[in-house]
Amino acid sequence: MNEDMARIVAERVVERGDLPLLGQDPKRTYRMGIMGGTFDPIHNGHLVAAEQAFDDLGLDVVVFMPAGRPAFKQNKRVTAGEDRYAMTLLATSDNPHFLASRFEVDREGITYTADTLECLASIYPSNVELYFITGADAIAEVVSWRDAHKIARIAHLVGATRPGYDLAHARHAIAQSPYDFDVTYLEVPALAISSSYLRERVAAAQSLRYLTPDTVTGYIHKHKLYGVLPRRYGKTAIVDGNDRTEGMRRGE
Ligand code: DND
Repeated sequence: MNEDMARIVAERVVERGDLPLLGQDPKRTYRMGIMGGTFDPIHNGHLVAAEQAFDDLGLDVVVFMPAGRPAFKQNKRVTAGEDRYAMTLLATSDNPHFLASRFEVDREGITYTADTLECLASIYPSNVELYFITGADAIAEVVSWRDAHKIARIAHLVGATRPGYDLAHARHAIAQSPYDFDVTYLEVPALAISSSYLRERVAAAQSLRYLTPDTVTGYIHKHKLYGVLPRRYGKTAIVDGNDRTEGMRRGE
C-alpha cells in the first residue's frame, strides 16, 4: 500500500463527508457503483438492481445517492431530502457493501449527475472507476441529460432491465448519441415496483411488506409521509374467530 496515496485519498474523502475510502493501492483498480435516485421512497427494486450490479460487475461498493433537488422534477412535489436520505440510510444499513451518501442532498441548487460524477472523479485517483447504475429505461434518457458528454467520459453506465422494458429503445438512443457511452445491461429479477406505486399504497393504507425494508415502512409511518393514515393501537378486531389487532389485520 502506498501510504502517501492512502493519506491523500483519506483526506479528500473525509473532507467530502460520507464517501468510501477507495483507491489507496495504486497497483489495483477499484470499482465504485453509484446508484443515483430520487428514492421517494427507496424500494426493493432499487436494492436488487444495485446488488445485481455489485455481483455481476465485481464492484467494491455501491453508494446510494439521493438527489438533492432533482434536475428533472422541478415542477413536482418531492419529499424533503432529509427524509429521503434517512430512508436510504435505513434501507442500506444491513448490507456491508452498500453505503448511503449525503453528497447530493447537501449540495446547493439543482443536482445534475454530470456535476456529481465530475466531483467524484476529482476526489478519487484514476485507479477508481465509476459505474453509474440506473434503470434501463433511464439509459435512453441519459444521452439528453445535462453535460451528457461528461457523463460518457467519466463513468461507465449500468442499465438494470425492468419488467416489460424493450432494450431496443435504450440501445438505439445510445447508438444515435454523438458521445461514446460505455453501457452494460443487467438482467435483474422481475421487480415491477416503483416509488409511485408505494406512495399510492401508503395513501390507501395498504401494506408495504416485501416491497421495501420494514425499517423504511416504519420511518414512513413515524414521519407521516405520503398521506399515511394514523395507526390505531390497542383496538382488537375479530378475524376468522381469532382476536387480532387492527394493525395485523391490515398486514402492517
Ligand atoms: P429517478 O428520479 O429516476 O430515480 O432519478 C435517477 C437518477 O437520474 C438520479 O440520480 C437523477 O439525479 C438522475 N438524473 C435524471 C434526469 C436528469 C439528470 C439526472 C441530469 O443530470 O440532467 P428513482 O428514485 O425513481 O429511481 C432510481 C433508479 O432506480 C433509476 O435509475 C430507476 O430507473 C431505477 N429503478 C429500478 N431499477 C430496477 N427495478 C426497478 C426500479 N425502479 C426504479 N423496479
